[in-house]
Amino acid sequence: MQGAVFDLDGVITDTARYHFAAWCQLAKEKLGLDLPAKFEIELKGVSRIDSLKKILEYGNMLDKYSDEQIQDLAAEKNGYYLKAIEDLSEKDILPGIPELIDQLKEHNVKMSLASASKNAPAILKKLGLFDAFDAIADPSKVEHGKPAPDIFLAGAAAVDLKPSECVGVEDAVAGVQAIKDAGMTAVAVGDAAELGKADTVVPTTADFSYDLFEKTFEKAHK
Ligand code: B16
Ligand code: MG
Repeated sequence: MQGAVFDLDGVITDTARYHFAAWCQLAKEKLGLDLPAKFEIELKGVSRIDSLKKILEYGNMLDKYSDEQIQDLAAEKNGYYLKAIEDLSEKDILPGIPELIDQLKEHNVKMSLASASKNAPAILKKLGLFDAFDAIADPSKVEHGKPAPDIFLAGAAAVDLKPSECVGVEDAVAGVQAIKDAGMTAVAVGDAAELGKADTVVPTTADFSYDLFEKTFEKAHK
C-alpha cells in the first residue's frame, strides 16, 4: 500500500448529523416536508445538489423547482450547515484518526482526501488536519459524484499513484461502491451488513490502524 484515500464525513469527523439536521431544517421550513430519520443514510456521501434532488423526489416535488431555485435552496442548506459547524475543532476528530495518520506517515503512505464536500478544505482547517494530507481532490472538478469512482480516481492521481496502489476509506454505501469501481482496496467503518462490498469493515474508526490497512491491501492483492 502506497496511498490511503480518505472520505471525510463519517471517517475523519462526524459531520453527517449536521448535514442531515440542515436538510431537515430546509425540508421543514422551505418545502413543508418532514424527513424520516432513515433518510440520513441515503444522503451520506451524496453531493449537495443530488441530496436536494433526492429530497424533492421524496416529496414528489422535483418538477416544481427550476434549476435556479434548486441552486438557491442548496445554498440555503449550506448556510444552516456552516452555522452548525462553526465551532468544529480538533476535539471533533473521530477516535483513532490521529494515531492512524501518524502510523501512515511513519510508513511513508501518501494521504489524500476524496470527499464529496465542497467544504472539505475548510473543515480540515478547523480540525487542524489540513497539513496532514498530501492532497485534496476537488469534488467540483469531477464529472460524476459517488457512487461513481471519479473522486477516488482523482484522490489517487493527486498523489501520483495508481488506484491499485491505494486503500480507500469510507463510511457510506455509495462511497464503498466508488472505491471498488475505482479499482482500490476498500476499508469501511460502520455496519458490516450494509457495507458488505468493502474488503474489510470495522465497527468504529478506533479500529483503524496501519496494520489493518496493510493486511487488507495484501489480502486483496494475493
Ligand atoms: P457539501 P463525504 C459528503 O461528504 C456528505 O456525506 C454528504 O452528506 C454531503 O451532502 C456531501 O459531502 C456534500 O457536502 O454540501 O459540504 O459540499 O462523506 O463525501 O466526505
Ligand atoms: Mg462519508
